[in-house]
Amino acid sequence: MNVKRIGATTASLSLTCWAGHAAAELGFNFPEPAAGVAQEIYDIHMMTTTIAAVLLVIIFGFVIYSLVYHRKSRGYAADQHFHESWFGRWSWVIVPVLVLGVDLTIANSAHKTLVKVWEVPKGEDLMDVKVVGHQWWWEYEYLDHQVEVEGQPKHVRIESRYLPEDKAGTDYLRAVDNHLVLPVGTKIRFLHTSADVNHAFWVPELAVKKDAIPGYVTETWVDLNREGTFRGQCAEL
Ligand SMILES: [Cu+2]
Repeated sequence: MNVKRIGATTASLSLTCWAGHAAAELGFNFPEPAAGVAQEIYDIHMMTTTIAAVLLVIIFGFVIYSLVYHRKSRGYAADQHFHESWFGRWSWVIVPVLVLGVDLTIANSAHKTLVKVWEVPKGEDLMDVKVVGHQWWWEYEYLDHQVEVEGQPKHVRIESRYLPEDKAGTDYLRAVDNHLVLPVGTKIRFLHTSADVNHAFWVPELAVKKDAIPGYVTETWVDLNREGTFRGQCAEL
Protein backbone atom coordinates (compact mmCIF):
# COMPACT_ATOMS: atom_id res chain seq x y z
CA MET A 1 0.00 0.00 0.00
CA ASN A 2 1.37 3.37 -1.02
CA VAL A 3 1.42 6.13 1.49
CA LYS A 4 0.68 9.47 -0.01
CA ARG A 5 1.54 12.50 2.05
CA ILE A 6 -0.30 15.53 0.93
CA GLY A 7 1.57 18.59 2.02
CA ALA A 8 2.42 21.92 0.51
CA THR A 9 1.11 21.52 -3.02
CA THR A 10 -2.51 20.59 -2.78
CA ALA A 11 -5.71 21.52 -4.43
CA SER A 12 -9.03 21.07 -2.73
CA LEU A 13 -12.34 20.37 -4.29
CA SER A 14 -15.47 21.91 -2.90
CA LEU A 15 -18.33 20.20 -4.66
CA THR A 16 -21.95 20.72 -3.81
CA CYS A 17 -24.73 18.45 -4.92
CA TRP A 18 -27.12 21.16 -5.89
CA ALA A 19 -27.81 22.09 -9.47
CA GLY A 20 -30.14 24.99 -8.74
CA HIS A 21 -27.43 27.63 -8.83
CA ALA A 22 -25.25 26.23 -11.59
CA ALA A 23 -24.86 29.76 -12.98
CA ALA A 24 -23.57 31.11 -9.66
CA GLU A 25 -20.29 32.19 -11.22
CA LEU A 26 -20.93 34.11 -14.40
CA GLY A 27 -17.60 34.90 -16.01
CA PHE A 28 -16.74 36.27 -19.44
CA ASN A 29 -14.76 33.17 -20.40
CA PHE A 30 -14.18 29.68 -19.02
CA PRO A 31 -12.41 29.64 -15.64
CA GLU A 32 -8.62 29.32 -15.67
CA PRO A 33 -7.82 25.59 -16.05
CA ALA A 34 -6.11 23.74 -13.21
CA ALA A 35 -5.14 20.51 -14.96
CA GLY A 36 -3.16 19.50 -18.05
CA VAL A 37 -6.04 18.14 -20.12
CA ALA A 38 -8.29 20.99 -18.97
CA GLN A 39 -5.63 23.38 -20.32
CA GLU A 40 -5.68 21.60 -23.69
CA ILE A 41 -9.47 21.86 -23.84
CA TYR A 42 -9.22 25.55 -22.96
CA ASP A 43 -6.60 26.12 -25.68
CA ILE A 44 -8.78 24.44 -28.32
CA HIS A 45 -11.71 26.59 -27.18
CA MET A 46 -9.57 29.74 -27.54
CA MET A 47 -8.25 28.68 -30.97
CA THR A 48 -11.76 27.88 -32.24
CA THR A 49 -13.17 31.13 -30.91
CA THR A 50 -10.29 33.09 -32.46
CA ILE A 51 -10.75 31.45 -35.88
CA ALA A 52 -14.52 32.07 -35.67
CA ALA A 53 -13.97 35.73 -34.69
CA VAL A 54 -11.50 36.33 -37.56
CA LEU A 55 -13.86 34.71 -40.09
CA LEU A 56 -16.76 36.74 -38.68
CA VAL A 57 -14.87 40.02 -39.17
CA ILE A 58 -13.70 39.13 -42.70
CA ILE A 59 -17.11 37.93 -43.91
CA PHE A 60 -19.14 40.69 -42.28
CA GLY A 61 -16.63 43.24 -43.57
CA PHE A 62 -17.08 41.88 -47.07
CA VAL A 63 -20.90 41.86 -46.78
CA ILE A 64 -21.08 45.38 -45.35
CA TYR A 65 -18.61 46.71 -47.94
CA SER A 66 -20.71 45.16 -50.71
CA LEU A 67 -23.95 46.56 -49.29
CA VAL A 68 -22.51 50.06 -49.04
CA TYR A 69 -20.49 50.33 -52.26
CA HIS A 70 -22.29 47.99 -54.65
CA ARG A 71 -25.93 48.81 -53.95
CA LYS A 72 -28.53 49.09 -56.71
CA SER A 73 -29.07 52.80 -56.00
CA ARG A 74 -25.44 53.38 -57.03
CA GLY A 75 -26.17 51.83 -60.38
CA TYR A 76 -24.78 48.36 -59.79
CA ALA A 77 -26.55 45.38 -61.38
CA ALA A 78 -26.20 41.73 -60.30
CA ASP A 79 -23.35 39.93 -62.14
CA GLN A 80 -24.96 37.48 -64.58
CA HIS A 81 -21.64 36.07 -65.80
CA PHE A 82 -19.78 35.27 -62.60
CA HIS A 83 -20.01 31.50 -63.19
CA GLU A 84 -18.30 31.89 -66.57
CA SER A 85 -15.11 33.32 -65.07
CA TRP A 86 -12.22 31.21 -63.75
CA PHE A 87 -12.90 32.17 -60.14
CA GLY A 88 -16.64 31.69 -60.65
CA ARG A 89 -16.01 28.07 -61.60
CA TRP A 90 -13.30 27.23 -59.07
CA SER A 91 -14.73 29.07 -56.07
CA TRP A 92 -17.07 26.08 -55.55
CA VAL A 93 -13.96 23.98 -54.96
CA ILE A 94 -11.63 26.50 -53.30
CA VAL A 95 -14.04 27.78 -50.65
CA PRO A 96 -15.16 24.33 -49.37
CA VAL A 97 -11.51 23.19 -49.30
CA LEU A 98 -10.57 26.21 -47.17
CA VAL A 99 -13.53 25.61 -44.84
CA LEU A 100 -12.65 21.92 -44.53
CA GLY A 101 -9.06 22.90 -43.77
CA VAL A 102 -10.23 25.03 -40.86
CA ASP A 103 -12.60 22.28 -39.68
CA LEU A 104 -9.90 19.61 -39.80
CA THR A 105 -7.41 21.84 -37.97
CA ILE A 106 -9.89 22.10 -35.10
CA ALA A 107 -10.99 18.45 -35.32
CA ASN A 108 -7.41 17.15 -35.32
CA SER A 109 -6.40 18.81 -32.06
CA ALA A 110 -9.83 18.11 -30.55
CA HIS A 111 -9.48 14.42 -31.38
CA LYS A 112 -6.05 14.16 -29.72
CA THR A 113 -7.42 15.76 -26.57
CA LEU A 114 -10.61 13.68 -26.58
CA VAL A 115 -8.50 10.52 -26.58
CA LYS A 116 -6.66 11.84 -23.51
CA VAL A 117 -9.95 12.65 -21.76
CA TRP A 118 -11.27 9.17 -22.52
CA GLU A 119 -8.21 7.03 -21.82
CA VAL A 120 -7.30 6.93 -18.15
CA PRO A 121 -3.50 6.57 -17.89
CA LYS A 122 -2.25 3.34 -16.36
CA GLY A 123 0.58 3.14 -13.88
CA GLU A 124 1.72 2.57 -10.33
CA ASP A 125 1.53 6.19 -9.30
CA LEU A 126 -2.11 6.60 -10.36
CA MET A 127 -4.12 7.65 -7.33
CA ASP A 128 -7.69 6.37 -7.04
CA VAL A 129 -10.46 8.38 -5.42
CA LYS A 130 -13.95 6.96 -5.14
CA VAL A 131 -16.65 9.59 -5.50
CA VAL A 132 -20.17 8.74 -4.39
CA GLY A 133 -23.09 11.06 -5.04
CA HIS A 134 -25.80 11.44 -2.43
CA GLN A 135 -28.83 13.67 -2.03
CA TRP A 136 -27.47 16.31 -1.28
CA TRP A 137 -23.82 15.71 -0.58
CA TRP A 138 -20.70 13.98 -1.88
CA GLU A 139 -18.67 11.22 -0.33
CA TYR A 140 -15.00 10.66 -1.19
CA GLU A 141 -12.73 7.77 -0.41
CA TYR A 142 -9.02 7.46 -1.11
CA LEU A 143 -8.56 3.91 -2.43
CA ASP A 144 -5.26 1.98 -2.33
CA HIS A 145 -3.56 4.95 -0.70
CA GLN A 146 -3.24 5.95 2.91
CA VAL A 147 -3.59 9.64 2.67
CA GLU A 148 -2.19 11.95 5.27
CA VAL A 149 -3.38 15.48 4.88
CA GLU A 150 -1.20 17.94 6.75
CA GLY A 151 -2.94 19.56 9.68
CA GLN A 152 -5.89 17.21 9.46
CA PRO A 153 -6.66 13.94 11.23
CA LYS A 154 -5.68 10.91 9.14
CA HIS A 155 -8.60 9.71 7.16
CA VAL A 156 -9.50 7.85 4.04
CA ARG A 157 -13.15 8.82 3.74
CA ILE A 158 -14.63 12.30 3.52
CA GLU A 159 -18.22 13.42 3.84
CA SER A 160 -18.71 16.73 2.12
CA ARG A 161 -21.87 18.76 2.66
CA TYR A 162 -22.72 22.26 1.56
CA LEU A 163 -22.58 25.00 4.14
CA PRO A 164 -25.67 26.92 5.28
CA GLU A 165 -26.12 30.39 3.86
CA ASP A 166 -24.90 32.27 6.96
CA LYS A 167 -21.57 30.40 6.91
CA ALA A 168 -21.02 30.24 3.15
CA GLY A 169 -21.78 33.87 2.36
CA THR A 170 -21.42 34.63 -1.36
CA ASP A 171 -20.32 31.03 -2.00
CA TYR A 172 -23.62 29.64 -0.79
CA LEU A 173 -24.35 26.32 -2.55
CA ARG A 174 -20.72 26.24 -3.73
CA ALA A 175 -18.95 26.03 -0.37
CA VAL A 176 -18.72 22.80 1.65
CA ASP A 177 -17.65 21.82 5.16
CA ASN A 178 -15.08 19.12 4.24
CA HIS A 179 -12.96 19.51 1.12
CA LEU A 180 -11.44 16.75 -0.94
CA VAL A 181 -7.72 17.45 -0.79
CA LEU A 182 -5.59 16.22 -3.69
CA PRO A 183 -1.90 16.41 -4.59
CA VAL A 184 -0.62 18.57 -7.44
CA GLY A 185 1.47 16.76 -10.08
CA THR A 186 -0.06 13.32 -9.53
CA LYS A 187 -2.42 11.57 -11.90
CA ILE A 188 -5.71 11.04 -10.11
CA ARG A 189 -8.49 8.71 -11.21
CA PHE A 190 -12.00 9.41 -9.96
CA LEU A 191 -14.38 6.46 -9.80
CA HIS A 192 -17.93 7.74 -9.79
CA THR A 193 -21.05 6.07 -8.53
CA SER A 194 -24.19 7.02 -6.67
CA ALA A 195 -25.99 5.87 -3.55
CA ASP A 196 -29.44 7.05 -4.61
CA VAL A 197 -30.35 8.92 -7.80
CA ASN A 198 -28.30 9.96 -10.83
CA HIS A 199 -25.74 12.67 -10.08
CA ALA A 200 -23.07 14.30 -12.21
CA PHE A 201 -19.62 15.18 -10.94
CA TRP A 202 -18.59 18.51 -12.43
CA VAL A 203 -15.61 20.72 -11.67
CA PRO A 204 -15.18 23.46 -14.32
CA GLU A 205 -11.48 24.18 -13.58
CA LEU A 206 -10.64 20.52 -14.14
CA ALA A 207 -12.85 20.17 -17.23
CA VAL A 208 -14.36 17.06 -15.66
CA LYS A 209 -18.03 16.21 -15.91
CA LYS A 210 -19.30 12.67 -15.55
CA ASP A 211 -22.54 11.00 -14.56
CA ALA A 212 -22.58 9.14 -11.26
CA ILE A 213 -25.13 6.37 -11.71
CA PRO A 214 -26.37 3.94 -9.03
CA GLY A 215 -25.05 0.43 -9.73
CA TYR A 216 -22.45 1.61 -12.23
CA VAL A 217 -18.91 2.89 -11.94
CA THR A 218 -17.81 5.61 -14.34
CA GLU A 219 -14.34 7.07 -14.40
CA THR A 220 -12.56 10.33 -15.12
CA TRP A 221 -9.01 11.45 -14.43
CA VAL A 222 -7.10 14.65 -13.80
CA ASP A 223 -3.51 15.81 -13.51
CA LEU A 224 -3.69 18.90 -11.32
CA ASN A 225 -1.07 21.50 -12.17
CA ARG A 226 -1.73 24.30 -9.73
CA GLU A 227 -2.90 24.90 -6.21
CA GLY A 228 -6.25 26.35 -5.36
CA THR A 229 -9.77 25.72 -4.25
CA PHE A 230 -11.92 24.51 -7.10
CA ARG A 231 -15.65 24.53 -6.66
CA GLY A 232 -17.85 22.10 -8.48
CA GLN A 233 -21.47 21.23 -8.60
CA CYS A 234 -23.72 18.33 -9.37
CA ALA A 235 -24.62 18.88 -13.02
CA GLU A 236 -27.42 16.35 -13.24
CA LEU A 237 -30.59 17.96 -14.58
CU1 LIG B 1 -26.53 15.35 -7.49
